[in-house]
Amino acid sequence: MISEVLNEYGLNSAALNVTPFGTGLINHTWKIHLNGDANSFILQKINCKIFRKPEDIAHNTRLIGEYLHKNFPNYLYVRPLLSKSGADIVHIKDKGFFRLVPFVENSHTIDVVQSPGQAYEAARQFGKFTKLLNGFDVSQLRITIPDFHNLPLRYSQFLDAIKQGNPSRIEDSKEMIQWLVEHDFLVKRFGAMEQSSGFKKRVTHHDAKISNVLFNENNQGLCVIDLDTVMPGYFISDVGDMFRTYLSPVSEEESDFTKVEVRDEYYHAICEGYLSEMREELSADEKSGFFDGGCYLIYMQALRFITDHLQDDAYYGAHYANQNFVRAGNQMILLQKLLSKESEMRSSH
Ligand code: GN1
Ligand code: MG
Repeated sequence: MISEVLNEYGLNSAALNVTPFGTGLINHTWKIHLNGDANSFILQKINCKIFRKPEDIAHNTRLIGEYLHKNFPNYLYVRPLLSKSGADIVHIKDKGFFRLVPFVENSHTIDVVQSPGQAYEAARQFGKFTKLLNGFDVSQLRITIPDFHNLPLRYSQFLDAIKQGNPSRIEDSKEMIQWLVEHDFLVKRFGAMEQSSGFKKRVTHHDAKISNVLFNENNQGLCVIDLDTVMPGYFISDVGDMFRTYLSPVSEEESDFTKVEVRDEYYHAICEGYLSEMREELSADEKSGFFDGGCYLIYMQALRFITDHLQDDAYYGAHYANQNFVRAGNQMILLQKLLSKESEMRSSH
């Protein structure tokens, strides 16, 4: 399969080294090294069950690439390579859609944030990406996943799942379901934000995990990568997802919830890193929305995981029986810990 794809790019696949790469839940990723060639590549198979129109991803990355190249030629934008026929993604019959990007030499990604400095750098890169694209007309972007960060919709999908999902799983999840229902004020608050004129739709990455930032050898952020979910959105999507994934020393996979924590210094590093690029761009309403953004994104992820658990893991899949239940519980604890620091965090910026 891989050699068929490489052939579309005119690459000789006779002597290649292929290694699985990264930890994403949705797409498959490999690092490709051609023997005798100094360059490496990242190959991704796009999950078409989730990205229904892969050509929309190609459309977005091409437009953004052209805009950045024209206006900010020094920005490192990792643009997908063009195939022999000039396409940004290739379709192999019965196999799916693929894209190839150059591997940026002397760069690396990080799977787990290990210092506030890394959190600052990553937040700065997500802020910079949105800032550089401030003059880009967001309405030109195609919606690669409709309603992706639409909290009211995620909540109504959760309400459907607690009625129509797997009955024994619903029964076993009663306490968590109740807690999530009791916190539906977050949905209302999110709705109010959407109605307010103080929040602007910007070019937003929508998957601000640390592994989507390239770092150089001195651990400085270079740029953001993995642009499948770049769409018009609110800045809190990225800031909130950073809180969700950097605040705790353990990830959403951790089943020992006593290890889930909110580390203040990471919270501040995210705010400062993001604001170092976006301070002049954000409205006063947006600036006061950081804490809420963290709550929305963690809550939404808990809803998405428990919804998937109740629907027999149809979206995320599971490597063991209760994996999405554990993930949801982990996110619920993280949200509880963040909410317990509300006044302290709100007054800090
Ligand atoms: C998915 O595939 P990955 O890990 O980059 C998901 C994100 C979730 C994340 C949770 C397209 O991202 O929204 O936050 O899992 N992406 C999609 O780990 O659903
Ligand atoms: Mg991703």
